[in-house]
Amino acid sequence: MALMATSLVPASLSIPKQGKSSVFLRETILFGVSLSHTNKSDFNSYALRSKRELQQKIGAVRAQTAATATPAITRVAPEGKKTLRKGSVVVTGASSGLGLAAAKALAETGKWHVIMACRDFLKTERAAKSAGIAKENYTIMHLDLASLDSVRQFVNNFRQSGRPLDVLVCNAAVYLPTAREPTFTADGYELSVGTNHLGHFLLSRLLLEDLNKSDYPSRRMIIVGSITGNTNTLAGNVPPKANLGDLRGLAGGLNGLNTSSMIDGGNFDGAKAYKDSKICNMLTMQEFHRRYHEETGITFASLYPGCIATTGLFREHIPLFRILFPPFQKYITKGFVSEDEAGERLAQVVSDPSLTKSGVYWSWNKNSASFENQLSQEASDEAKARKVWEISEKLVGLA
Ligand code: NDP
Ligand code: PMR
Repeated sequence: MALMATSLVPASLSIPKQGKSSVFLRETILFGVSLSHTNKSDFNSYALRSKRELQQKIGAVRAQTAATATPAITRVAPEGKKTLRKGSVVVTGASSGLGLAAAKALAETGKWHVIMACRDFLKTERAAKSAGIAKENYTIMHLDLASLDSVRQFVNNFRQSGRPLDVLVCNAAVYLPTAREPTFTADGYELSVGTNHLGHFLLSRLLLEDLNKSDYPSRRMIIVGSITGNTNTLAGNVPPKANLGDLRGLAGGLNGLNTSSMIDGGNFDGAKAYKDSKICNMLTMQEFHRRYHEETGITFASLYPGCIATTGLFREHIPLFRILFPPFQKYITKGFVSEDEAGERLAQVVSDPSLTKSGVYWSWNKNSASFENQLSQEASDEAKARKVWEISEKLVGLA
């Protein structure tokens, strides 16, 4: 890989016009750098059925938000005090970065048991140990989001474990910015969209039923989004820009054979495929909210945790990018956030009683206070969300 020039600040801050965008990023990538190429004890109280479940049995439809002020399920401690049982949260991609940091933050509260849903068991075990997560606070379960069979198997295994599902966090992702040719999931879908969107789409659709059965007072489904998929921001205007177009590639099956591997039907671009997948994540969260929030009371939310420039997400990027990206984000854009801080943010969205609003895309300001952010026009397009949902249902075998 030949590196031709480096000029850090001025070039980096000028955003090329859209027409030249893919040339800019495919060939230059960043900074004016030119490239030529189980422990079950904590859920015993699950057996105690809540009023909610009883209502479901008699077919009553709840129309309340998840912001229940008084916890519905309690168990009576020996001294007679009522305590809320530990929450049970599934976090995908908890073997590194944001997912690991959030798992740690949640486990440390003593209020959560984290199911680390990961494709590499040993890596996850080592990561959990070196992060100092206490053994009784986590369980590792195998999940490869790049295989729909594995997603279904995970759901079966999870159900067999007997654990309740109180919160689902769809966090895992791959980013392949330097790939010249598409690679594919076990089911033949382009890898970034196949993993980040379709794998999570099937997982969240299947686990909705389990979330709905939970007697926990605030049940949530969180899908990690990103600023880079939102073209209403400076970061979202760095080429190649996210754009789902008319979804012809998605409808064609993203297989790169008889149809395009890109959602919009265009030529393969790994960085764009990632950003497109993030739009799909944010659209999916809102579609869940529209379809199921009123009926189930489950909170559906998305977030941009900040730029966690040190994570494994950039492992496929060129070495120079990985060196320059953290200081660029720290000192130039000031969008940098540490893995620990980002983990705390995600943990807030999982469990903070003040973040129960559904249909929200959370972000944090400079003082690290959360606020409801605006999604770009495309990432909040209702018609597109419905279409993405319907096409994705077919691709994952639900319709
Ligand atoms: P990491 O690479 O550190 O974490 C990604 C995780 O996803 C890893 O645990 C990885 O597992 C897992 N994963 C990848 N492919 C699969 C698969 N097929 N099946 C199961 N798990 C898989 O990156 P981040 O922590 O940065 O990313 C976490 C989330 O945060 C992503 O959704 C990303 O889009 C989002 N995000 C990140 C930002 C950042 O600046 N870093 C900014 C905005 C959003 P393994 O360890 O086995 O590779
Ligand atoms: Mg970006 C306000 C400025 C800002 C922020 C918050 C981000 C976040 N970025 C900003 C600006 C810029 N970036 C500018 C001006 C440039 C041009 C030099 C730039 C470039 C850039 C590249 C090449 N940025 C990137 C890349 C990546 O490969 C990262 C990416 O898109 O991954 C998908 C990335 C990111 N910038 C961010 C964030 C959060 C990312 C990565 C993460 C993500 O969406 O998951």
